[in-house]
Amino acid sequence: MIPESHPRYESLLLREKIVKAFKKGILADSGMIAHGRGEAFDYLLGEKTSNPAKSAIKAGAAAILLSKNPVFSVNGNTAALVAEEMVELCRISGGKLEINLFHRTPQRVNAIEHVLKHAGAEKVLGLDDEKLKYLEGIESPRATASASGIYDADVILVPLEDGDRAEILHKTGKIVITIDLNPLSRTSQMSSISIVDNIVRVLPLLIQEINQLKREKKENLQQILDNFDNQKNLKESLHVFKLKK
Ligand code: PTJ
Repeated sequence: MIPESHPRYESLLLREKIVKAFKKGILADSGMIAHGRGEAFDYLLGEKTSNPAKSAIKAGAAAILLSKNPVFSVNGNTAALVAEEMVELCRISGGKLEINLFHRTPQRVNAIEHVLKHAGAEKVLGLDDEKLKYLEGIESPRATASASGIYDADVILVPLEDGDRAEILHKTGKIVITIDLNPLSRTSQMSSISIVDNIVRVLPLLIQEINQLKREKKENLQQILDNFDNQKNLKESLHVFKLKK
């Protein structure tokens, strides 16, 4: 039981969620290490959504609204931290949820499917009983792609990746949106829109932004997207990190 008065209360709650998810077989063991790395970056970020992250969220929302087939990729950490929000994101955007794992086992796929269904998902792609395709150029199990999901997507959200896939997806002409607290990661550098912020803060803001932009004309959404420069935004994100006392 974490006392609410603890100065690191919010952060410890997330840690507790992560540990529970590991014990339930949802999270890969290295998912805990990935979370710790994220915590360190978040600490330096002041645990707040920066202005560059807000701009990236807006561009991401515009891309999702303009998309014909938006797909949201779910791994262990995403399922552990924001399952309900991922389901809500699908509901408001007409997008699809697809399980895609680096450390893929049938047990973990089942455990994550269960979490998503419990959170309200009607359909989950990327399961083992589906005849999955494989993306060329990716050696890891992350190459799996559902024919109507990641394989066909024009816009794909890939939170907390380890970089092997974002580059390939981007090269195939898809708009790749990532959420990664590390602006220097290969994923952040290779994606079309990199949101440098904690996934637990991003999802509610992305949902809010989509709801706000829903009634905008296509030309206005396209303008938001065209005006977004990912490399410039990543540089601005780097400036936000507090490296002095
Ligand atoms: O569930 P699986 O099998 O697909 O495995 C997923 C992990 C996360 C283990 C795998 O993708 C991995 O090893 O990722 P990396 O290389 O550790 O990269 C994860 C990135 O996410 C790092 O740059 C972290 O800083 C970042 N990160 C960690 N927690 C968060 C985060 N970014 C946003 N929000 C977080 N809460």
